[in-house]
Amino acid sequence: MLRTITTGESHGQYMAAILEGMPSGLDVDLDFINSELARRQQGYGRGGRQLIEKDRVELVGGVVRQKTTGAPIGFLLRNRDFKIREMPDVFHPRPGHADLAGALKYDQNIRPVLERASARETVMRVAVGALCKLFLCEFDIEIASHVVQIGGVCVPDKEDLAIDDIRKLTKKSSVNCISRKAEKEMMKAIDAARRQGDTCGGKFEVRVSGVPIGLGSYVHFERKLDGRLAQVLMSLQTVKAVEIGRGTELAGLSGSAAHDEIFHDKKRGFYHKTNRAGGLEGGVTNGADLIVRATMKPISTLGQPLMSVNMKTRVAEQAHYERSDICAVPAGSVIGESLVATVITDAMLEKFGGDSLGEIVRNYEGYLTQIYE
Ligand code: EPS
Repeated sequence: MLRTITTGESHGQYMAAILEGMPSGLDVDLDFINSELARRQQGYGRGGRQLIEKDRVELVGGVVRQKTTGAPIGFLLRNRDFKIREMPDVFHPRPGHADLAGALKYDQNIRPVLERASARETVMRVAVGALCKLFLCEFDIEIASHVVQIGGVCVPDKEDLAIDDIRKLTKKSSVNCISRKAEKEMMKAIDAARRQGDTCGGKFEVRVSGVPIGLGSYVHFERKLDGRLAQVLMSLQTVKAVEIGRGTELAGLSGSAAHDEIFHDKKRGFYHKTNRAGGLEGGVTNGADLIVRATMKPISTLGQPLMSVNMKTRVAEQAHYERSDICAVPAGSVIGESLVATVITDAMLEKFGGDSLGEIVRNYEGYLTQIYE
């Protein structure tokens, strides 16, 4: 239903995106979109680039008088750190980056590879995701995220964490964490990595409330919502694992401890008291909050680089180093919210689709009457 194309190099003049498939009649709050871009720039452990940029997008199509028109929506951002023409060619690939395979595959030096593989591209995905969040708000669907691990420091799992709790508890956190104690330890881990010319990864969790029963489908594999969420989260730079609900922990549980029993009352309709499934059963939402986690490996640009091979001379030498982040997990969690927002919006359009917001709201209300009466 929704299609997004992004373009732009990390140190190119512009970053841009086109979003196709958003219906007409949605109020576009540009300040909100830009505030989401600012959230993406934050987080302890970010590199010098975020001191240079003040990410803001302009809308270049598909929005008239602050309302979507149904036409493709264009987003444009100017990079302040625009210097790609002066940047040197690179020939010593970083282990863990797209450098080696990208240079061989596209038959070019590493510079254009690293410029496009860079996580700077996510700025456009957050702009698109912010618009999707505005769409979801019309249906009281809310999204929040928090960091549950950085390096060896973990926050204990809390199944019944509400969106408002996450927002309140992470509000003043430099690492988007709900625990002050863990936050301090996480910052120490980032400081230690920085001192050692190293980097650290971690894990973030995204939760979505207000999701109706029945988004996605079990009838065909491509329509399963868990698969669609996993694909988009895996596409985020550095992500190596995606979990839904209890995720990998389920491997060690018995069937009777792994699933969520079903209850019914007149006010709530069908519901579950536990949420080990993370709101998804059979690839379909079950009305509980969605819980998705993504694991980010440590960034592969290291102050103390690993050994590599010069692609021109074939002689062993240290990998390339260029300014980078020490830890991008707090930013990753903000990006994760946007990615999830895009998938849920797509699933909402698929189920309740229409050309205008008003038409979709009518379809949605008709469905709620069907399942709750
Ligand atoms: C990023 C901008 C980049 C990096 C980071 C993400 O800026 P620069 O390369 O100019 O320092 O900080 O990108 C990477 C981690 C990477 O591997 O390329 C951003 O805006 O998110």
